[in-house]
Amino acid sequence: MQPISPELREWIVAQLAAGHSVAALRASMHAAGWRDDATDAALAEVERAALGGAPAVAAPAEPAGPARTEMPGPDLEGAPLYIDAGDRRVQVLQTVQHPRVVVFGNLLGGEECEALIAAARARLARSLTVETKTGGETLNVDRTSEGMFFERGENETVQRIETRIARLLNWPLEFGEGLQILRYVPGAQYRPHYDYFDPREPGTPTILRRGGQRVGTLVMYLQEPERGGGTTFPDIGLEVAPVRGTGVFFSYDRPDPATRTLHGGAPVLAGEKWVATKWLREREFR
Ligand code: PD2
Ligand code: ZN
Repeated sequence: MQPISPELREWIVAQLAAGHSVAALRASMHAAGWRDDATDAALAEVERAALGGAPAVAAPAEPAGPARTEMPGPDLEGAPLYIDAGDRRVQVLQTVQHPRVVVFGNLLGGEECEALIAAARARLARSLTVETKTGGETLNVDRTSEGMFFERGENETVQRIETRIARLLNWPLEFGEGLQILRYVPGAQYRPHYDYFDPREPGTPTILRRGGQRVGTLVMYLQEPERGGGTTFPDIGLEVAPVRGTGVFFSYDRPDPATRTLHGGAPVLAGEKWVATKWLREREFR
């Protein structure tokens, strides 16, 4: 079992205090090479300490650094309505310039959505959202979405989708993390957050060793709920409907709120929502 260092403990506490979900933390730790059982043990230890009233310690601020020039994204030169993604003609449904947001239609087939859900279902681990009340000492633990990660290229469906994404977004397949699958039941949500790793957090340098920063996100809808569950971008007043087979891409050229990429998953009101998320790194993710 990997030991939990004081720095990691502080990082987890600070992330939770900032309102990040445990699902997001698990994803970050998984991305940094933590085994899921070790992650769960670390989170449980921090939760125990938090319930005992341990204070959250924020790390000193560090600059986000210059904006990147080379970024993932579809070629929208000439304002195409469709993009040839190799094995599929993907629709361009909606675009935003700043932040760069593109909503795609016909990104996944119904059978592909079903295949991902079927393969993921048995492997879902419960993920928690932890909320701190301002000034309060207790953590309110809400069970919300459940999630798992596929290895890159783990099965034929995953491989085919990853190849398509690499072509669509003009970003090497090897720069992508494994697909994350999340299931939301009624009441579940993903509170607004940034997908990049906060440079001010002590755990970030470790995470960045594996492929650098995240620079783009593609959220793909595998199953639509009956009501609720849109992907929201509070800074720009955008909400993307979670329609099966469609997806929303957005990119961030620096790990900074100035990118206006704050986003969240609105509460599911009825039915079940399933998504697959592909995060893109600066470099090869191993
Ligand atoms: O499921 C969503 O709509 C959602 C919202 C915000 C997913 C993510 N973030 C993510 O996977 O990062
Ligand atoms: Zn996100």
